[in-house]
Amino acid sequence: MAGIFRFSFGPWNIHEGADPFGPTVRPTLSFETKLGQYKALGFDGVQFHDDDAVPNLNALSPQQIIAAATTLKARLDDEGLTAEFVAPRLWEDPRTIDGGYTANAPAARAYALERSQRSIDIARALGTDLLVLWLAREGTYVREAKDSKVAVDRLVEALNVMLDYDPQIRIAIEPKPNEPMDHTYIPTTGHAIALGHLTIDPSRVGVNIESAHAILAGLDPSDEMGFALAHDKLWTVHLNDQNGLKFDQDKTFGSVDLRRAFNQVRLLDAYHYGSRGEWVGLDIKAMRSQPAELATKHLANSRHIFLRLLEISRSLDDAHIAALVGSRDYEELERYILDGLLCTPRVPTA
Ligand code: GLO
Ligand code: MG
Repeated sequence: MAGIFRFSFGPWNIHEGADPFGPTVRPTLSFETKLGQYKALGFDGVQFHDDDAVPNLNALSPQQIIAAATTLKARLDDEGLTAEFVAPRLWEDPRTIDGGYTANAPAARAYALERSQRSIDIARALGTDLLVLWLAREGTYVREAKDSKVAVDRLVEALNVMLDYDPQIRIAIEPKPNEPMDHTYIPTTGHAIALGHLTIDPSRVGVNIESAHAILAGLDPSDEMGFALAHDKLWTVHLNDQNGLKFDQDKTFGSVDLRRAFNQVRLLDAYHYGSRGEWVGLDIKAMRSQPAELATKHLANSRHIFLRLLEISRSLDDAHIAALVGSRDYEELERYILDGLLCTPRVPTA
């Protein structure tokens, strides 16, 4: 048995190219246009922020939100697409400037909880039981401005509200150590899993591991994935790449460190990732320099690299690897892996 790989991404991965130092460089594509591109790029799953699914949801009643999401579900069905997860986008509202669940202001915390419940309604209407929590502003710029013990208590309370609101919902926490905040309270996979154990139903709290986020924490993404797999908590992934300790780059999978990417693919395959419906999610930005008409290549190329690495991994001689491990000839093992990564036929791009 091996991994079964289906791919997903979120509409924010097709974007206009703005960065903190310059404006947009590509035209905005409508959600409808983006939806039409998924299949051609090789993707069957759509990841949603709550407001990707239901724009302007703060102005709508819960019933209106559910009706809009139900209409979208029919549209996804027409397109042959599946909603993988919904993530409450808590970090753009003026009320959550200082965080949502961990904000010092009670009104901000109340808004965050209310919005999370609406996200769960949307997930239900879209036919998914998975909520992703990227805890974007659940941290601080100034350590003395928040109490880190209270912050964790508040995160647990928030998770409990969500778990209690819908007895079916599963929550995958997406840890990240920094950006937009200086210090983030749940920086790694270990923190996220431990947080889940403090809730009323740890069996419904898992993780979404993003390669770049692990690298930003100084950790190896495949080891983070192994840790989550050992806890049976790897419910989705955000594959990408990252060139060291810089801003969160969300580069094409494998583009910085092919061997690091290879080890993520190999581990997912070894532990039958996908056999229980888990998706291979990509969270990748096109380079700002990419012309508009070529600004979806990062997605197709990342999937391509994943599949090429899978092919390489499956072509390796496992008995030979076991023998090298047995004789502790790790130098030879190193060469064998490097040769595997080097000596493969080149595939022209489409
Ligand atoms: C940013 C995160 C972000 C989330 C997405 C889903 O660093 O990776 O892209 O994955 O908003 O919540
Ligand atoms: Mg992500």
